Amino acid sequence: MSGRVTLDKLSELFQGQEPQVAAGLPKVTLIVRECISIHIGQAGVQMGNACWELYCLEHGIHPDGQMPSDKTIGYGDDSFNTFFSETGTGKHVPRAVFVDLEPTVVDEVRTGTYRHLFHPEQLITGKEDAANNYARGHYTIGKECIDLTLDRIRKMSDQCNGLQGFLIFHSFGGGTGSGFASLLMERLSVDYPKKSKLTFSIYPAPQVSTAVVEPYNAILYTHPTLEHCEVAFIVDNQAIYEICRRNLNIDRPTYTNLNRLIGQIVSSITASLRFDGALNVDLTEFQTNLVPYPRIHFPLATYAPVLSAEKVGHEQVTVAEITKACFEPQNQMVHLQLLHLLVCDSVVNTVGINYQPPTVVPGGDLAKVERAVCCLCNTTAIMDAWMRIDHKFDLMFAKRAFVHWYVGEGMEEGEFSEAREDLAALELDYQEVQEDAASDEENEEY
Ligand SMILES: Nc1nc2c(ncn2[C@@H]2O[C@H](COP(=O)(O)OP(=O)(O)OP(=O)(O)O)[C@@H](O)[C@H]2O)c(=O)[nH]1
Ligand SMILES: [Mg+2]
Repeated sequence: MSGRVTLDKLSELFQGQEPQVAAGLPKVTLIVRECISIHIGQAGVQMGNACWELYCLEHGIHPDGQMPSDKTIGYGDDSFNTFFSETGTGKHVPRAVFVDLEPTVVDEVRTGTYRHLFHPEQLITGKEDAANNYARGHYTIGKECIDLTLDRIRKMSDQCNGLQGFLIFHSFGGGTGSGFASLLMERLSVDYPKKSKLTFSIYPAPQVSTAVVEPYNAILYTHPTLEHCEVAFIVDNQAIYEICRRNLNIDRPTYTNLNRLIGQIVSSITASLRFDGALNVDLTEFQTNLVPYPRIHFPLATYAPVLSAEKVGHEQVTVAEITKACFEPQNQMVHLQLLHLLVCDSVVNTVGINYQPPTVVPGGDLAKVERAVCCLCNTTAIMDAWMRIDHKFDLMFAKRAFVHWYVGEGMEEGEFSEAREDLAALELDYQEVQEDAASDEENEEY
């Protein structure tokens, strides 16, 4: 019973589509701008576990979906309905789909603490994974799961009043995370042409990488999805790993450590979609403010403070301190070397302000703090991440190493070259933007 009401929607309602409103009953509209989260492959699903655990804690939703604070209808902030649907029995169910081509990772959700939170139909698995092979995820194995996945998403979107779009979680490097994710995004663009798609994409890191072919998968994924994705938040496992080590004193961070930190960042990015606030942003506003040109859609997220429970009493967490920390490279979610490029960038001038203080997972690594800042900035420095992965691709592709695995699953070598050329073009796009920005700055001086 809330969300933001758009004028268009309001007039639609008064045209008699919503009987109570038309009849003049004192009912607040039912317009909710829903978001559907789609968690794909191991990384996508495990990030999903961390995010939904945190969302539940933030909104006071128990692992069985019950929400004691939601008993007084018509009062308080109901914005969480963008992310949760409510059943007749008062259970709050995540508007989310978990999908993996093999069952073991999702089985942990099926048997874990939050098993009752989800409807079994939201958890989709096949029998055999994509074995780190984009071609298996996109063509052979992925094909068997795609229609079922789209059916389940359709069911969920049918329950929405005003679906805003999709948040897609996946890794660049996995066969499912790359191949199946790009297949699904292409199909979503056909079925929901007007809905935005934002992704949280794990960028492979040597410290935690599982396969040598990840640069292939990353680039094969990025080429077809460049036009099917409005905003992509790259989460570099190396950057997250280093923050966990440095700020949280974890010697060898595990996926659980990484995902909890990622969850915190995703939570702060999505907070304005889930809570009422002074300066709220919705999905289209992210796009409008962060994406100057369609292909330049990889903003960099920086988050502060990341403090371990032991350290917290001793450090400053004033607004000034955490804002300053957002401009320090070590707090960025992507490890970038071309830091000098940052000078040429304009920092997003629209901010979201939310009064909800951060929640932390009990027993987790992070200290509870009163406030946190997440800075989203579309910087040409992100080009460094593309250059690194392009280079790794080139080293392998020059010798056609591992290409036969892809050809064996029905792909043509030409798809590799085509994808790589598109990435070269992306590098040039970024260079152009950077040169423009630099010359604008020069002109301003005179
Ligand atoms: N941050 C984070 N990264 C992960 C996690 N699980 C896997 N990764 C990273 O994701 C990449 C591997 O992809 P996965 O997501 O495991 O693969 P998948 O999508 O299940 O695809 P296949 O198993 O090949 O079918 C590597 O770069 C891993 O380091 C996780 O829980 N958190
Ligand atoms: Mg897997």
